[in-house]
Amino acid sequence: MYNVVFVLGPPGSGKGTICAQIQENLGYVHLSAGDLLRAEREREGSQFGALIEGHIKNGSIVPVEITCSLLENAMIANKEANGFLVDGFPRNEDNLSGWKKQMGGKVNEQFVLFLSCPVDVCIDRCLHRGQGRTDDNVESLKKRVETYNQQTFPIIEQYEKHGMVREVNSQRPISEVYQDVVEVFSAANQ
Ligand code: UP5
Ligand code: MG
Repeated sequence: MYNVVFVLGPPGSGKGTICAQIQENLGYVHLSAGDLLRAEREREGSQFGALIEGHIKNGSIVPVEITCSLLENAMIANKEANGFLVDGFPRNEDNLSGWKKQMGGKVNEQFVLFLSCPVDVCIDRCLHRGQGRTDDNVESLKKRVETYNQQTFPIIEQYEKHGMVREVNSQRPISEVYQDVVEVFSAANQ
């Protein structure tokens, strides 16, 4: 059984930044669904490159079969991990049902770490990130935020109903956010 923590929050809320720190200090392996999709987009011979790029630019969500297989393969490749940080997934109902179908029974879902941050702050961060992402422009960001509000936030609310959400305000210096996140993990792993 793999231990899994889902890390969700708006685009630019700091999911990748915080996950990198947790991975370094707490022995979880960071799996960013977005990073896995970008790697698959670049992989020579991939039949999904154009489809993935279309969704990324549009801020829409790639069919779950693709994302979930990338996640499962990455887990299998890191069998010795204490657990996995699944960053940026599940983002909609299709993701959630596909995940349950493929991974149900294979994983122990510990909790959902929800990094909350006002959208205007998040957009500003993405616009200044400087990594050359094809979706870090005003037009794509508008769509990413819309998708987040319409499809991803309701998924967080569903987990909230099951008492699984741990919310941390990420509109603060990274060290402060991280400190609260460490407390969440300590409480969960007691
Ligand atoms: N930064 C971070 N924390 C800060 C802080 N506390 N104070 C000040 N600055 C802070 O951070 C963003 C920027 O902010 C960085 O410059 C950082 O230094 C700074 P980052 O940690 O990268 O934020 P993150 O939440 O990871 O932002 P990201 O843009 O990666 O989130 P998205 O959810 O938008 O992107 P993701 O890569 O997950 O997905 C991209 C696309 O892939 C989606 O839109 C979708 O089309 C597709 N996708 C799927 O289809 N399915 C999936 O399951 C996943 C993705
Ligand atoms: Mg990210």
